[in-house]
Amino acid sequence: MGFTAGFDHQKAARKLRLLAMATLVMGVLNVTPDSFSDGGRWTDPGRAVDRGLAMVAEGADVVDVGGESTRPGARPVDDAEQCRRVLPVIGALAPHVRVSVDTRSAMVAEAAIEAGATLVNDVSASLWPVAVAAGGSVGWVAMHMQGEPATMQLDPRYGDVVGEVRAFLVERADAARDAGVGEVWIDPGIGFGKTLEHNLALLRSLAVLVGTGLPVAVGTSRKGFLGALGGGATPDDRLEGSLATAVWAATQGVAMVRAHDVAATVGAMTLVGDLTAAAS
Ligand code: PMM
Repeated sequence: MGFTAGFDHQKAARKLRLLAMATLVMGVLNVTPDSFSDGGRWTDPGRAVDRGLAMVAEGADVVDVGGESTRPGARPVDDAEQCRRVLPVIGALAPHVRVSVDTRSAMVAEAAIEAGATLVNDVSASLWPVAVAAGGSVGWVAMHMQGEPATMQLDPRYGDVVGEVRAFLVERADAARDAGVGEVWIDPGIGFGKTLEHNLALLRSLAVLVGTGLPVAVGTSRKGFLGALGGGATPDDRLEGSLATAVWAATQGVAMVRAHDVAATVGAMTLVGDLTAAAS
């Protein structure tokens, strides 16, 4: 009898299938005083690290640490302040989980990588040279945004929102890949210079983005459009809508969802993975 006696091959194969299908969960950790949903909760570095570790225990695959709110109307935060907020938290979490840094600043992204981040979550979709400079060990998320956070929700307009967002993301992803970035994600940027109708059109057409062959990330968690759909007046009241849209995204082939409520989202993603595996 070999050393694999008692090893359940069927169970292992099922687990592998599930792993291959499960949608990753990126937990949101905003070390900011003013983010729309968790602003002010994690400004103390010790509490932020505890929250990050709790997300790891809840099953987060990535913890996304940000030091600048990009909510509608938000003002830019300078590099030194962003670094003061995020670097100690990234340094403490990086030995335990994959950490991404949510920033539009090349300098902050570089410092975050130095501190242990291995993914740059870039709502400006312009920081791929930072990932190139890091020499292949760092991935990059390109998110679509029309305009700037301070003014993006004033009057967003598109001729064909799905086609324009897709073309923009593919162009940026191609540029990054040509420059040598091995891991490139695309994200339609729900709520970033988009009306309710734009957000819904993009969510309905996630398969168009998935069809590019690039891994797609999406963030709907607690966002204002869920409130507009009757899903809760305050961000904390939007769990059902957040989960429903995350599950929808997973069934459309999205590879990673960005979420504040990690335990509930991981539970929902596991269920979707199970259902998908059972159906195949
Ligand atoms: N949304 C916010 C911030 N960063 N990054 C990505 N890739 N996708 C998103 O949808 C996204 C993001 C919104 O702000 P929050 O951190 O307060 O949720």
